[in-house]
Amino acid sequence: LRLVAELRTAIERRDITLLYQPIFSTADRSSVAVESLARWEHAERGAISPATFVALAEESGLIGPLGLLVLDETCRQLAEWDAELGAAAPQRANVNVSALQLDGNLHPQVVAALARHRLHPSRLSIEITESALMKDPASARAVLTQLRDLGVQLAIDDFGTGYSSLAHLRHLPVDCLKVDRSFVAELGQGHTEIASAVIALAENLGLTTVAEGVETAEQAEQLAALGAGFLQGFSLAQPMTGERTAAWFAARA
Ligand code: G
Ligand code: G
Ligand code: MN
Ligand code: NA
Repeated sequence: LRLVAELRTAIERRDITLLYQPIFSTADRSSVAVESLARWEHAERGAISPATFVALAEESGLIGPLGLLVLDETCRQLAEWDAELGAAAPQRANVNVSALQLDGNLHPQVVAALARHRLHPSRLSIEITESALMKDPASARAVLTQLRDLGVQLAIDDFGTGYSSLAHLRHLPVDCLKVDRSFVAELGQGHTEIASAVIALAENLGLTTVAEGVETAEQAEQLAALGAGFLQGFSLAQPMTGERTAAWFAARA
């Protein structure tokens, strides 16, 4: 209960901070996008994982304020990078959205955040986990359709772990499948079947792919050979503060 109160205060004070991890084109290893990742450095407990505090926020009614904070701060940061870096700024940021945020409030919140920071909708991609989509596919589809019509991109996170029906997938207005890192990890043990199948499925549906959790150069090569469009992982770039991300993009321009 105390941790919930502390989380509420942390959200109010903007003590939840964001790190940004670059996403790379497999073809030329350029990066034009980042994923924003929430962090909470607790005064006594140290770093609390987003897996923990997002779940806590979901249980305690704080997911609304937390989601708003992440959305607004990511947009604010994109606008700041634009001012600082011009054409070298990241073109897009991917924002993670919880299952509980997939309701009628999400579209107006995204519209408002983009307007507040004078950003075009194409600057945002919303990541939703496969399991979140499958909780209530019909209502998820309604929300996704609103966002897609706005011009925001949509990615299914942790794809392959959430038992989604392929029939539903065909009717969801998404742009990208993120190949779960568990399938990237097993490439090293000779298991290319799942990663290969997910990439082929995406290609057949006209979707792009981001392979997550790329930790070795060998995995990057295997994923390139399998046709993954984009790569993300510690071996390519770590999640960084907004300031370091600016320096990182400036140095590569
Ligand atoms: O950054 P890390 O690997 O510790 O993230 C753990 C999990 O928390 C991942 O599944 C990631 O998608 C999720 N996560 C990180 N930031 C956010 C966020 O801002 N909102 C939501 N809903 N999930 C997030
Ligand atoms: O579920 P989601 O894809 O949103 O999770 C993103 C999380 O993955 C981030 O918290 C990030 O810290 C973590 N991550 C990023 N790159 C790697 C990697 O190469 N290996 C592992 N194990 N985790 C990674
Ligand atoms: Mn994600
Ligand atoms: Na993932």
